[in-house]
Amino acid sequence: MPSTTPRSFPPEFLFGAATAAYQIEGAAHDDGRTDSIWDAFTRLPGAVVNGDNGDVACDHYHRYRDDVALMAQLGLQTYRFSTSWARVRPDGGPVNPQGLDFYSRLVDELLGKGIMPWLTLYHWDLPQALEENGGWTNRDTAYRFAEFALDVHDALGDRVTAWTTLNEPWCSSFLSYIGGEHAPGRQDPAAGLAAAHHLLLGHGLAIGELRARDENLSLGITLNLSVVDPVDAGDAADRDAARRIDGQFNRFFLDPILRGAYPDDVLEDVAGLGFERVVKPGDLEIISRPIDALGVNYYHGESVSARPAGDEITTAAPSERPKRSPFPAADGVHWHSRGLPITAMDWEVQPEGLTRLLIRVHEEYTGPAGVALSVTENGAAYDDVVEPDGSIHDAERVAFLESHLGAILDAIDAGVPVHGYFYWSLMDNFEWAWGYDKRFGIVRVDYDTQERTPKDSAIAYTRIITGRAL
Ligand code: IFM
Repeated sequence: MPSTTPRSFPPEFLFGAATAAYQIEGAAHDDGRTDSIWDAFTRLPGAVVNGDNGDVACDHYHRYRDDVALMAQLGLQTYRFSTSWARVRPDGGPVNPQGLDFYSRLVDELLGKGIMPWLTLYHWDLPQALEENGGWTNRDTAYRFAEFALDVHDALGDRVTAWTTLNEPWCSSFLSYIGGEHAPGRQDPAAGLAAAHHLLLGHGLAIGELRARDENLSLGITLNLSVVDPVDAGDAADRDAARRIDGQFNRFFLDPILRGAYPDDVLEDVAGLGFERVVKPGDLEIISRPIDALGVNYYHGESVSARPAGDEITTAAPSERPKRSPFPAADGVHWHSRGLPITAMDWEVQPEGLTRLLIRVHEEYTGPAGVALSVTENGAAYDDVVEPDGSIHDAERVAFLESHLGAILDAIDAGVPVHGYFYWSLMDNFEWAWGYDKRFGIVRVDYDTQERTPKDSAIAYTRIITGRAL
């Protein structure tokens, strides 16, 4: 019989929720903001479901006070948001005080309600003007990013202590410059590798600048990591498929940041694409500057094989490219279903993968480096039904939330110091290539009226936060 004894979270464990600028702010051209790559990408025919875009999104730019009040009502201790580079430095040019002022008012509102701001500098919305200059394939963009980080610090450094440089650089490089499924929609393996390196270089440069400014900040990065299993662990080809996918999702990012080198086997996988010419002497020393915090975003694991499967899992994005990963070394890798329940994204629900991932990251990377580990995103899209009385009984999302928080407690029991959890997302929002079709929020957004309605999952989360137990 399952235990009925509540499982408590450690006293210092932080409960939060996450969003990102382009996905919720709207006000795409208010107060001096100019196009980001997502504004330009969403204008391309067929790039995004229904031709949706972030022009209005959740109109958070105008409704942030009410949204923060809602966060307080839900009991959130911390809120993870990102800053729009195109708002702070329109066209990548001079600083726009009005853009910075929005984040300053948001931070004041959060602090006024006792909610800790957790700031991410870059969540995929590069100014389009910089893309036209090569975007992340241009090494100079890394230096521009460090300048942008200092601008934001100038405005918020007196009140924000938790600073994350990048969100999920796998997406803003491989998915965006190789897969073409995200902005800027390029499809060039060499460009994707260069973008990944320059994102990491920008991370390291920003860490150095911010650290020099204030040694009391908590500085880190958020990576989308996965747990990768061969379908047949006895089959060498399946094991190699798992190695390659683990290499590109996990080790390509973890190793340079926390060990100061790209993994040799991944470098061999991408030999011939000119990557060695992109990495300049001294870059890895910059990229591996000490960080204080690592954010792990976890949604599902990967079950891979060298053999095709009848129940093959292909891409989760509405693209015609039937691939789960655009990475060059993923060619010939097949994703098999484990027969687990799936979300509206066709992602398998695999909470035990989160436990294994946290244990591995702690043992191999963050533990030895003394880096604090948090789950900075985890969540699920479902096709919510609004009842006649307006309520949303999203039982699957409640189960998802509880099982993944349970997986974190399992990791804590196994000796992993996990510092916090941010549900993705606070509210339904613009889900990139899927537009508004996929709803991840614990709060429903009616896009016609902008009305916010907490779903049953929000009520469940509040109960967990209040009791600090599952
Ligand atoms: O919506 C995204 C978020 O922007 C980054 N991580 C994954 C989420 C769900 O796809």
